[in-house]
Amino acid sequence: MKRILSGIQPTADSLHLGNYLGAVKQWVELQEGNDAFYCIVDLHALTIETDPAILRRRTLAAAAQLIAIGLDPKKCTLFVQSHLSEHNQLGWIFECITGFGEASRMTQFKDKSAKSGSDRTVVGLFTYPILQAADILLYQANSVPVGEDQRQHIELTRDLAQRFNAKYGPVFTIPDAHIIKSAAKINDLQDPNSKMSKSAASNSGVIDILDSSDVNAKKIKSAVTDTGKDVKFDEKNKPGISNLLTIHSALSGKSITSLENEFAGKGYGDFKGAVAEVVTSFFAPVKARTEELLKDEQSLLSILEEGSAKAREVAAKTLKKTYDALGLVPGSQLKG
Ligand code: AQP
Repeated sequence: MKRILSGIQPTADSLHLGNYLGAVKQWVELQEGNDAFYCIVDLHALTIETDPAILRRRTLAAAAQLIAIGLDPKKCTLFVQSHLSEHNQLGWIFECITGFGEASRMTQFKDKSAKSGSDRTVVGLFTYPILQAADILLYQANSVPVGEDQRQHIELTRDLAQRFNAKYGPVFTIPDAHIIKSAAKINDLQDPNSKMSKSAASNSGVIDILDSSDVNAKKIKSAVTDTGKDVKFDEKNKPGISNLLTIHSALSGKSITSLENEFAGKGYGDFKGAVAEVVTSFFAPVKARTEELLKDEQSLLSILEEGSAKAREVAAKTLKKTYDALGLVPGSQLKG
């Protein structure tokens, strides 16, 4: 069986449509017939300033949303990153084999630090792709389902694994990025040349899974489009319409060409109404189920506890192999 690993940050009250189509939709599919590990990466969320009560709430809400969307804790291992100290332990090892220049080339760091300025950018944001490499390599993952924005980080992960293996022996599986081209990048509805993002300056172009159907329908109907009237996929000249076509197609399963035919001769209004219908009818039951799951916090916590125990079985083995390969003298904790 192929080992799958992916993670999501609890940095917002709700996951958004880009998280779902770029990553989580694949997570649900890949839990069938694979050994899938999915992680709520709360330590990564600390790279932005967070209120403790809010982080706790968002971590549980992320777990509830993932289950509501279709993750089945009996079919996959769903766990919380901070429950396993192995992530930080392996992260340090990789920090010691990552070049400073190499880490400085990560475009996500450059973008995010440019937005907040160097005095307000924490070192954790700089080293986060290295901790992410540890998250993946601890589980000897073959495949990492992510959106296009994560491609460079997966490349770094592969480089670090290859470098370690070449120097100290074959400890790590080299993972592949699993990126579904058609929905790899969902864009902001108000700024269709930028990705839909939790940290967008304004929420008006972001479809949150836990928003009401009315709010989401309104956002879709106000999405920025061009002045023409043809529903045609053309990312360069019609980024707004192309983004909406991608969203409709990924949720309805209809091909882009069949949607272009279906809406030929109709205006943007009809098309946006149809996109709103597809999105809201998909997310309304997810919202209701999430709210239901959040009422029983104890059950959610025990699902996460069980997941963390399963994850630890794999993570502890990899860490021991790593320490042995490096010549670190084993203490009692790692003798097994
Ligand atoms: N717009 C997107 N289109 C496709 N995939 C996306 N992902 C995120 N945005 C899009 C994918 O979702 C997964 C989880 O993302 P994350 O929460 O761990 O981090 P992120 O990529 O940083 O997400 P955001 O919304 O953009 O958060 P902020 O604003 O905090 O940076 C990943 O697989 C990602 O590719």
